[in-house]
Amino acid sequence: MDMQRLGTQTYTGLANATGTAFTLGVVLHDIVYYPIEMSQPRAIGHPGERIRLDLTLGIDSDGDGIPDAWEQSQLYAGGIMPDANGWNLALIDRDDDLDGDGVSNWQEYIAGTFATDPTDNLALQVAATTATHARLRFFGIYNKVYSLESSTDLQIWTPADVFLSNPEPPPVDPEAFTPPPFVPPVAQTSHRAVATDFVDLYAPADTSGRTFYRLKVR
Ligand SMILES: [Ca+2]
Ligand SMILES: [Ca+2]
Ligand SMILES: [Ca+2]
Repeated sequence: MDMQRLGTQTYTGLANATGTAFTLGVVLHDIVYYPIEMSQPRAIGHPGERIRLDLTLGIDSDGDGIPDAWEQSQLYAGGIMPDANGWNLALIDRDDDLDGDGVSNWQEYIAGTFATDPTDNLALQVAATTATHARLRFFGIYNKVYSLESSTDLQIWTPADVFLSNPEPPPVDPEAFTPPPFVPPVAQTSHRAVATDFVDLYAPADTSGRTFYRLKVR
């Protein structure tokens, strides 16, 4: 992107000249997002120069990493409408917790939950336990990627495999004529939500004591 050498066969003609303004599209989970806004001037730097670009998915007036469009949508969802001066985006700062549910506005933005609904946030529930696993439940947001960590002492956390169905073979029924062969689910290090709906995942449990879990989202 740093130079446009006319008349050469060894340099792509798609390269932009120094000082040229440009826009970026970003492919995220197979979805292309436009426009991508940058806090720095949008111009190609000098040849060989490296610059850091902090990107957001739209205008970010206060530069806190959260696009104005999301902040506005959250205020709207919470019934906070613009006045004569427009939207009061100062109401929804990154590190504040507008709905008081203990989850910051920034964390709600990342998790895809409503920052003006205290009943909506990322929460993990142990729905059931089996001999060697726990069935965990949470409300997943479409295309968000979830991963799990477990701990036995709340001090040391390690990544935990997750399964979309129970990895334990069902009990054998001696009355059954020919039980179907059990095909164990594949262990996954993360799960991408295929819908905005409840997600049930199985994770290994420490059979000798308590197991704690925490859910990460990106
Ligand atoms: Ca912002
Ligand atoms: Ca909150
Ligand atoms: Ca919330």
